[in-house]
Amino acid sequence: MKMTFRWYGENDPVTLDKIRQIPKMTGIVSAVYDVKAGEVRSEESIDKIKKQAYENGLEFEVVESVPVHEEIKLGGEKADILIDNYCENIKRLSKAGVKCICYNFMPVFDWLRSELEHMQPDGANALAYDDKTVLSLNPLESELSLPGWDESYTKEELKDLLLRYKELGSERLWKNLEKFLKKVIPVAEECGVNMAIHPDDPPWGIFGLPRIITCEENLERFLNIVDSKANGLTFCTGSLGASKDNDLPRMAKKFAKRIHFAHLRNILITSDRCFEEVAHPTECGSLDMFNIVKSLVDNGFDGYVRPDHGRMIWGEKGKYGYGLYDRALGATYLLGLFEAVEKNK
Ligand code: DNO
Repeated sequence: MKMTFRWYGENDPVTLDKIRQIPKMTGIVSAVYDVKAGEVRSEESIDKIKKQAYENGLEFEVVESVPVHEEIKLGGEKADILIDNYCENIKRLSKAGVKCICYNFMPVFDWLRSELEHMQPDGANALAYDDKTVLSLNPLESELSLPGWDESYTKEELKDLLLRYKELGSERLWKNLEKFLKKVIPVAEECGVNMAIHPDDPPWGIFGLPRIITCEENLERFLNIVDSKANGLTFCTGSLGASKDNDLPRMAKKFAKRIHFAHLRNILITSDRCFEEVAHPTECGSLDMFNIVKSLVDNGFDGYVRPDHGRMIWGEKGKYGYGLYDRALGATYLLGLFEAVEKNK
């Protein structure tokens, strides 16, 4: 297991010299941020991240993300060219030493929350999700903005995309995912890169858009499309865990060898389809972090781990979910869990 930390590049208020001081931190999880989805990243821009990381005693082996262009997910006319570009990105990243690429297949929006600064009893603030609020939002009018969202669309483009996805439905989204995997996974295999799909967050449809990477059955279906180690998962506990139907220790056990990247964070489910993000330890939320880690370790998980969204504490201001302090506390807590589980094996 290697503990890593997400870094949003030079504009990230959390700097590399701070990240390197978190005990046992091996590397950063980052990406080239100034290119659009679908474009090929220049070798210089990839090498620059690697250099910055190495100068700070950190590795750069995990990319999050190489976003999948909407036309690939929609099976549009340009899908073939865009998939070729995607393969080229894999080749270039592997040349720079990247071993794992995290991506998702969520239509239009990445992760979604309805509240960005939910006050908690101890004065921390955190991200929260309430389905009723989300159902009342019009995505064309909403002011919400989260790291990870592509905000380059005009209102008209967004309207058009939402309509096309509604017509597409989930079975055709699966078909388009299959086409993508059948071209991309052989390239990843050849390059020694593990692809790790991120589950849909939250794991149910929003704004009438289909979402398919949501539960045990669908993860299994996904893995069987191309039965190769290179076709793997990002096991994001906060995403999958928002649905009470997902038994995370059981899923960790079943999929451990195909999990290349684990986002380990806790959430507190307050009612059906309603949750808030909390500190990482088991006692702070609804997820059994100890048993999740134990299941991973006992069943042969040997991938990258990162703490995930943190609360804003100690007066910190920054990217929602991606401040320094609470994620650093999360990292050390997770390292403690891993050490305990591994020594007791
Ligand atoms: C949220 C992140 C996601 C993730 C992408 C991967 O905090 O985990 O935005 O990076 O879904 O493509």
